[in-house]
Amino acid sequence: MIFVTIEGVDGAGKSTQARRLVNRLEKEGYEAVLFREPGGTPLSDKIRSLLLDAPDLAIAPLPELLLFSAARAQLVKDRIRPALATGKVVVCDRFYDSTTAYQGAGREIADLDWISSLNARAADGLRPHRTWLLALPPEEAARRRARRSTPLFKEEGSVPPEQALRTEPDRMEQAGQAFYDRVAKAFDDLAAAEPDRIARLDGTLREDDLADAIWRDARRLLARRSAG
Ligand code: T5A
Repeated sequence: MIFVTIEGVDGAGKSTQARRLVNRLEKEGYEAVLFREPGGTPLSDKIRSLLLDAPDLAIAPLPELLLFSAARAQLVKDRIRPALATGKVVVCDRFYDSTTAYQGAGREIADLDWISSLNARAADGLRPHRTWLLALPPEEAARRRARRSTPLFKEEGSVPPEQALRTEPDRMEQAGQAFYDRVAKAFDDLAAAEPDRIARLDGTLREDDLADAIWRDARRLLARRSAG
């Protein structure tokens, strides 16, 4: 069926919109499944814990990138490919654009061609049919991160309760404002480079308005797929 992703900096509203899109798809009679990256398989969840929940664990930029990619490769193989093969709509909260933005630009692993090849390999050649980038001014993103207490994410039982209730900044969130500025710019650059795939949306819009915009676009995409 179709594979769509939602991207943006931490706190941009991705989980909120991913959940709303899946609810809407189900209401309209589609079978939809939601994943978040990193996570979604036992291995990917363990990698998520290593990457995010151990602020004192030293992980250099290259192994960080490889770990995110390993988590993704397992998720694509075990969950995303099989879901697509049975006709489901797959919604993913983050995918490989996050690796390009966070590790490529944020961590300054500047070899974008190599990252692009690795992304394609880890994703088993799968390219999202549509990616919605929720763009947010840095100060608003920081405000939302600070306000967040309980992530709203719910996904097929693979989120351990201790993660669902996490309130402290994770390892990535300790990286500082300059890091987030590079990440936000990289997302904008990706959207400019791939306008056929990545739709940049104003993340400061009201939740309902964003959900409507995403749904209108998703509905068009679904109609096009079923027509041809
Ligand atoms: N990462 C991930 C990499 O470095 N490389 C990679 O390859 C990958 C895949 C994942 C971390 O890993 C990094 C990126 C991340 O640092 P995570 O815990 O999954 O960490 O965190 P995030 O994906 O960043 O999710 P967050 O929960 O932080 O942010 P969301 O999902 O963007 O935002 P959401 O929906 O939880 O909303 C945040 C707050 O804003 C409010 C919500 O109610 C909530 O309080 N909100 C709005 N407020 C006003 N207007 C709106 N439109 C709103 N929408 C939501």
